Amino acid sequence: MSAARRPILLALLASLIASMLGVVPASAATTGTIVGVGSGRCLDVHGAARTAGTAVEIYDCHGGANQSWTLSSTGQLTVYDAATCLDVKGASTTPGARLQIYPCHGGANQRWTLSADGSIRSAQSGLCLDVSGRASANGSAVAVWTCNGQTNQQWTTALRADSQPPSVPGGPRVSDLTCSSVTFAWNASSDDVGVAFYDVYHDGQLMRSVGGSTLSTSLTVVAGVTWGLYVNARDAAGNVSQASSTVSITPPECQTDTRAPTTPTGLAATASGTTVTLTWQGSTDDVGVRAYDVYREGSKVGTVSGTAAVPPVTTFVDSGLTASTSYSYAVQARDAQGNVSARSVAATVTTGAACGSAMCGVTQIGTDTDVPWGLVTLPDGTILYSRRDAQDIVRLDPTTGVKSTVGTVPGVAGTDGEGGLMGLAIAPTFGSDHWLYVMHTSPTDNRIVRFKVENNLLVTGSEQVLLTGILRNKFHNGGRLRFGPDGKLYASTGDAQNGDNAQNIASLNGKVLRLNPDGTVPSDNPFGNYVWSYGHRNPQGLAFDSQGRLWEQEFGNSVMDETNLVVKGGNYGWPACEGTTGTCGTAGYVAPKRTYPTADGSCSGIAIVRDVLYVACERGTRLYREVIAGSSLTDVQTYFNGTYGRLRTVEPAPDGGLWLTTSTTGDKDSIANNSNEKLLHVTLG
Ligand SMILES: [Ca+2]
Ligand SMILES: [Ca+2]
Ligand SMILES: [Ca+2]
Ligand SMILES: [Ca+2]
Repeated sequence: MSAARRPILLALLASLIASMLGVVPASAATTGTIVGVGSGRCLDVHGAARTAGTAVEIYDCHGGANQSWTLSSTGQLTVYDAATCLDVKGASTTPGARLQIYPCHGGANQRWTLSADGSIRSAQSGLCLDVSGRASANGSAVAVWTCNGQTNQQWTTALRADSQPPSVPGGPRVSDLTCSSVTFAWNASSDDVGVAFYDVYHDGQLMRSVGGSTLSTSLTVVAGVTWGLYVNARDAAGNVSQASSTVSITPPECQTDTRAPTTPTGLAATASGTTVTLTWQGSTDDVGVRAYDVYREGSKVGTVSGTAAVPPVTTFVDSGLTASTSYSYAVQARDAQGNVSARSVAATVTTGAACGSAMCGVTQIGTDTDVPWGLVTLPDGTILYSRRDAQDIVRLDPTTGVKSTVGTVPGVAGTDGEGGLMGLAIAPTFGSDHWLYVMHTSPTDNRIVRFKVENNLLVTGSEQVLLTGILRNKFHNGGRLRFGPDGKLYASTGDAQNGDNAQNIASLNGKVLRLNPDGTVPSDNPFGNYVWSYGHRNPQGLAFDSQGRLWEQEFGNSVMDETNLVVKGGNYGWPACEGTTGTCGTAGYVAPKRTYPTADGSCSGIAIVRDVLYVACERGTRLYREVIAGSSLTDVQTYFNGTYGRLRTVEPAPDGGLWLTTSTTGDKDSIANNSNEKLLHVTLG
């Protein structure tokens, strides 16, 4: 070996070893071709022209400058120079809108997300870059179209090599808090390629996305309403960081109100069986009545709330009372700043001899200092429930109220939000197999595991990890498990605060998943992986009706929540579509069966008993009863509005009634035992 060649070989060897060890940073290429999987041809500017408005098409790859694209840190795809952008013509959000080149202006119709499933999505519409008509010839037009996973929407490019999320944004802080606005700021995150966006949330609701060089933003807030603000960083490839810590704000009132509302008058109570309906005359206030609190025998049993724009209604239904019993009610009005009226003159009523209505009685079977989340009934009639932040499982005998600890689930981590120990399920074979299925957050992901429960104790050494790699984040972790009549295990997963996950069939997030009990993929799943349905934001409730159909409950962002009837392979529209808003009319999105304003909903658990759906709501602090008729939900009734506070979980009880749990406090943190919750039994009529 000559002396001259030796250093070169050593350098090559060192380089090879370094790359094998991963020492060389795997930074993504930022310039390259974009090749259609279906056509094998390159994304190309027609005729190599540079005029604004020139069409973009596919053409044989030839290495020309009109096929060399650069992904910027803000998600722009530029060609020729940094000032010429791939652009949706007319900023259209209609499927079929054509692509062109146009001077870069920072608009959302010039920003793109390159997902791991091969799609390239418009940041404006969520529609996918698509070779029109699945054509493959030279000069075939390129447009945006509803994402469908076909090969004319899959693109091979080195530009999407970035798979590493940015670091957590630090130092979240607020300034200039007024009754209607606040300035929220944070420290920059780092990323291997570059931070493209910061997504600002309150309590799981996306408020605003700003560019990667922006480190503060002014937000519109609501006087007197407490929000937890935080921020996630996102790179151009769609990788989302874990969330910053939370900054809590309670904006002051815009004008001071010290005058109480007038006392409600004309309170009348009528009984039908064990249900009492109250009506009264509304109060007046110098600023506005915001709520009425309802008292039974001197204890508050419910609240009807309004908003600044809509006064509260002046009726309340109190159900599940004792038969042939006299009750005394009073009502009190409140304004937005806590000034309360005197209580009304009492109204007294005697209930009928028998129930005769849907809700016949509520008894408290237990209390807990943590948030009960998953709940299953064992063959012996006792209950197991998970405590989300305490990370353990409790057995409760509902007839005696006696509780015992079944065990702490190993490997659970909180998210300073809604992650932790979540869903539980058992198969009908539990009596012989003793498997308890558990969904929980770990330090790195959300996962589904199972343990043996022997002699009412969790056998931690029996743990089998069934599915890992479901992305976690502060909110949007999904978390329900439910066995179907087909013997398969269904799980609801959140989008991990990244809506792109929901439309990515290769991602486990924003989905209803379907597993064999041993964790393998059922052979009849629609996409050859765990995905059963997609396009979900933060689905939690899962329940099967008597026809074996799967119903699902899902948290929307800030406008509407949804109840869906889940079909195999269905696309439920998120993030382009929330409830019936956005581009929900786009062909291919399955519409919800019912929507709820988030203030009246934000519902988590669902249960079906005798083909009636029961929906337990957090923010709405109520239980909905909805009759399944065909594939519709009819005769919707509201129960317990404000009576027990935020409701998390509803499950069928063995006597034909329901188990119902609250989630009133400490449910947006990961701090154990800072809650004050009830476990209830509801007798149905
Ligand atoms: Ca990255
Ligand atoms: Ca007032
Ligand atoms: Ca939907
Ligand atoms: Ca807590």
